[in-house]
Amino acid sequence: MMKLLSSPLSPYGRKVKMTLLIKGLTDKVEIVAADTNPGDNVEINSTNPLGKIPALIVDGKTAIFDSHVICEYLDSLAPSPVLFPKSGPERWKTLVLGSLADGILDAALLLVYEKRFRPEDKWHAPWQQRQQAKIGRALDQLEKNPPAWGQSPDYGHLTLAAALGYLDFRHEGKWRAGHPKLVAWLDQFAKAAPAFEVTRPKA
Ligand SMILES: N[C@@H](CCC(=O)N[C@@H](CS)C(=O)NCC(=O)O)C(=O)O
Repeated sequence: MMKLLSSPLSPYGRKVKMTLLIKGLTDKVEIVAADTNPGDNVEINSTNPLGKIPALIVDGKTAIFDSHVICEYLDSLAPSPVLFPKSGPERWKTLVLGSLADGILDAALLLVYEKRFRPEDKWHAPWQQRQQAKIGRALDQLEKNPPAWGQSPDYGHLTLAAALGYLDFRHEGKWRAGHPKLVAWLDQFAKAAPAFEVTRPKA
């Protein structure tokens, strides 16, 4: 049995949980709730020296991280649906969409961490605006041409869904104003991938 260290609220963990559901692998993985907030969680830090979740322990000792690598590993364990095209332009398209969506997540998480880990008098507005601008530019680019899928969504699409879900969860869904095509896109994704609703974080 593999072991996934994650948190019910982690958007990166949500990517992995969606992958498990979509690939029909849930019975192969035990999900263990892990809290990164204290910073000295021995189980997390000895699994991933970066102290980050999600981390997947595959054989009692070998750790796989980060969320991209875990999802690609899981994709290799079951034949369909294919979440990572094996080669060619389709592969790079999927990976770049995944990177863009991960970048939205990284900026959104840094905004949360600014307030969680720094005292209020150390919050730095220009730095916060810089992160917000990354999110804004990425969303505006995606709004122009929301990424279509063929038979079913792939890793890029599920990562974007996790990012938009996180903006809903932690940033009051402000992204929705001004991005009607992306809002419709997320609704379509939720229909195509029931795993999205199943993994929705509950505060
Ligand atoms: N690039 C990583 C990011 C993972 C990440 O930042 N996870 C957060 C929780 S949502 C975390 O572990 N934060 C603790 C820390 O940065 O110290 C991934 O895709 O897995």
